[in-house]
Amino acid sequence: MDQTNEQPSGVPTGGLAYPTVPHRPLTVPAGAAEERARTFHEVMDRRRTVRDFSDRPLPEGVLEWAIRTAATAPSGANVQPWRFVVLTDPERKRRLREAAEAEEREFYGRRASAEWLEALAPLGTDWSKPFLEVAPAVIVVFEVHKGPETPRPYYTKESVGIAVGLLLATLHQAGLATLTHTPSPMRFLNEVCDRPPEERAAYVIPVGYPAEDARVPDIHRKPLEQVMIRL
Ligand code: IYR
Repeated sequence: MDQTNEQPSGVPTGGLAYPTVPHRPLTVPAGAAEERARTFHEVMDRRRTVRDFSDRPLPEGVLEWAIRTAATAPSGANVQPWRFVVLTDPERKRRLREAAEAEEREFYGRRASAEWLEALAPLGTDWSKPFLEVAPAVIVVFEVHKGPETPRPYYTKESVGIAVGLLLATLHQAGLATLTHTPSPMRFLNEVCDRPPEERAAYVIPVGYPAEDARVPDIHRKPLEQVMIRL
């Protein structure tokens, strides 16, 4: 990754330092911090990747707030290298499904190694992706690489990854289900979403209410002792 000190042109400072404003921290009494953190964990721990969606419409405004929240993510040199394309039009979603399933057929039938297929087998996934049409909205998240809007990208993948985390968290706490779907390769998404070549799709995220009879694999998160090391 490129990490020279040069200012990316296009950042509206002309190389000068930004003016500063007072920080407005959320003030949480120290005594309430653990409870706040625990409560948020309780909410987030119920997020599951869902593959069976209802076609029930989304409540007004939620997608917009979720994308605004995603776009609060920190980004390398504040370049904000993301684009969130929201597909709700049935014809557009049909095209998306058709193109994604064509790639997935190749993936499951030819491209994936035996080892990869073995790792996926317990999840029961296959080439068929009805959720791309059933879910009322699909958000395709693009990384914005070097081009007219972003003359110099910095930490693009990391920045977009953090933004997607915030997106999933916001949608989840609004009662909506998501699936981080990753058709591979994703180039076809530029055409489906009318985006220029410097934008590279990184995530396809159906959003909606889960189907009433939706089931999820009985899998568990690693215990804290396994993921946290205190030195
Ligand atoms: N893109 C394929 C395969 C797939 C890969 C991983 I890694 C997963 O965690 C799940 C699926 C698909 O969406 O089916």
